[in-house]
Order: sequence, then structure tokens, then C-alpha cells
Amino acid sequence: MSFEYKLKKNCCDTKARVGELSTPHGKIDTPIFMPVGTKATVKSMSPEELEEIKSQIILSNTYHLYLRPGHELIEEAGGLHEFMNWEHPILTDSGGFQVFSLGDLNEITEKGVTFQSHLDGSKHFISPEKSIEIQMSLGADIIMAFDECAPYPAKRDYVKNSLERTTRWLERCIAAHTRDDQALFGIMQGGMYRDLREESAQQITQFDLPGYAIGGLSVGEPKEEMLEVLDYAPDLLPEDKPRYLMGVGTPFDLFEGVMRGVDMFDCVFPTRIARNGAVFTSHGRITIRNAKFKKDFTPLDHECDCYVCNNYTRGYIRHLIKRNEILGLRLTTYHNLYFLLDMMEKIRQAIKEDRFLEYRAQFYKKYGLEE
Ligand code: PRF
Ligand code: ZN
Repeated sequence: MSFEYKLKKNCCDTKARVGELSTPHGKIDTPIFMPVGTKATVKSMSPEELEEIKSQIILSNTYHLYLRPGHELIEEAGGLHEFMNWEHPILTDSGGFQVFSLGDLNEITEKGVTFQSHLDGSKHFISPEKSIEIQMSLGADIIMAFDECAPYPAKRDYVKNSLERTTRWLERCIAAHTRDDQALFGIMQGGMYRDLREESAQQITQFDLPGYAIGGLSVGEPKEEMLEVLDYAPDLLPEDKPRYLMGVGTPFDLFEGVMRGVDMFDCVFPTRIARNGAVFTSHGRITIRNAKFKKDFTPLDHECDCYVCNNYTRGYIRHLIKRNEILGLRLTTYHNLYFLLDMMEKIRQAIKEDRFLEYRAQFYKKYGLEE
């Protein structure tokens, strides 16, 4: 199977680039944002709606699907695409990060991680081999190596050990991975330490993989620290392979990541805030629960051309959200994802037409962001 990444155009004055990644379930235009469907569903969105807003690829989670309903069940259903009726590309995260952030961690050893389920306290063991086995059962187009993401802050020695273990685990992931219709991406770690990021990149790029991710960012560090790492981290990865910044996805982060050479992003942010009634608009984020929207019979964003903005008002959506009506969160989720995907489309177009910085400046000014 071909997992070709074609670099189509470099930005004239930043490290941004436009490319195309081919997978067995279709092509992905990069830079791309991947909506998160942790439990084999992007919360409240049907696959038809995801197509309507032009989602090209979605992300799902090994950790959650392994615990419930179980990867064997999904394999029996014909794999994740069949199970959830999504025929376009899917990426699964390895469970590495989720075990650390959600599970009650019992023990990390060279063999793997023992943890207790955040659902029922049951004990489990996930190793690099197990993560790959689960991800092969799920059958996503892109799967991730099982890594160890250091917390923030963490001492240099700790981070060094975890990045070196991540490399050894990557080697085991590669050995365990036998499906040639899946692309396995390696993950760079190294925390906020430049020399450790360099060491990690140097180690993981010794394996010729179809793509590489930057892990260990957006784990609680100040924004400036993340940007500092992003100033050099993407450059440590091959130019002719896609670069994926894991778990990052505010409008600001997307622009800043893209201009530093990142091609792929995922984040629960747009969908999570939507369920709390927070929505993106071209003039910044608003909280629709606010009393000032009670009799506002205009769309969520007057510049947005989505189904929600064409048919519903702020006042109505505020009422739905306040009354905990299901339709409320469906509409805010739909709009937020549309907004971000549309923004990424405009970013790709701007890079192609040599006006990325101009578009960024214009977006930031209206949205109320500082460059
Ligand atoms: N590793 C993995 N998944 C992740 C991360 C990571 O470091 C992050 C960090 N922001 C999000 N998701 N495997
Ligand atoms: Zn809209």
C-alpha cells in the first residue's frame, strides 16, 4: 500500500507547506486538522455530517476502544471504518499518552505500562507490542508508536530516560507491526530541552517511517515554551515526511504550528468547548450562554457559511444549551468543527497563493489575537 506524502508548495516567507498524504482510504490535504472521535464517534456528529463539513480524517483512541467495547469486537465488526461507518482515513493514537493522563498508573517498566482503568478500576498491561496488536485490530490508516510522554515540568534526567525508552519502544512497535496497509508514525519526545529533542529526533528518524509526530507538548507548559520548542522541533524531522503535532488545536496554535512546518493536528478543544456552549467566530470566541445573546437573532458567526449559521440564531442555540437540549451541543459542535476546517482550508489556499502571513495577520486582527 502506498503512503505517499507529496510536498506541493512551500510558503514564500515561513516554514509552512502544503502537501498531500495518500492513504488506503483516500488522500488528505495538509496542513490538516483532525477532529477527535475518541470512542469511535466524534461526539454528536454523524459520519454524514463529518463529510458535509469536509473532515478528511478523524482520530480515535486505542486506550478507550481497548477498554470498551474491546478491539476484538471491533475487528469482528470488520474494523473501525466498518464499525463506525466512516469510509475515509482514520488515525489511532497508541494509548501511550492516555494511559499516562487518564489511567491510574501503577507501574512503568521497560516491558510496558500497568494501569488501572479509569472506568472500573480493572488492571491492565499495555506494551508496545500490545498497542500495535490493538491498533492492527482496529485497522486505522495511520497508527502511532507507543511512547512515554513526560509530564510538565519534569527534570532533565527523567525526560532523557523517557525519550530513550520511547526510541526502544518504537523499535519494538516496528517489529510488531505487520500490516502493510497501515502507516506507523514515530513520536519525538524530549520535553522542553532542546538537546533532548535533537537526540530524540536523531534516534527516531534512523528508522525510515512514513511520518513523524511531535509529542510531549501542550502538557501544561506556558504557551511561549511550546512555541520555543516549535521554533526548532519540526526542522529536526525529515522534510519529505508529514509532521504531526499531537493534541494541539486552538486557532492560534494551528497558525503558529503551520508556520513552523507542522502538517497535522488533532485536539478535543473545538468539540469540548462546543459542549459548554463556547463557539468560534471570526471576531473571537463567544460563550453562547451569556445573557447578552438572549434576544440575538443573528447567526453564531455572520461570516460563517455552515449549515448551522445558515439556519439558526444565537438566541435559539443559547436557549437549547441552557436547557440542556441535545440539539444545542450538536449545533455548536458542528459549527466549531466547520469553522476550524474552513480555517485550515483557507490556510492551505493562502500558502499556495503566497499570502499566508497576510491571511494570518488578517485573521488575528479580527479574532483579537496578537502576532
Ligand atoms: N503522545 C501520544 N499522544 C499524545 C501526546 C503524546 O505526547 C500528546 C501530547 N500533547 C497528545 N496526544 N502518543
Ligand atoms: Zn457556522
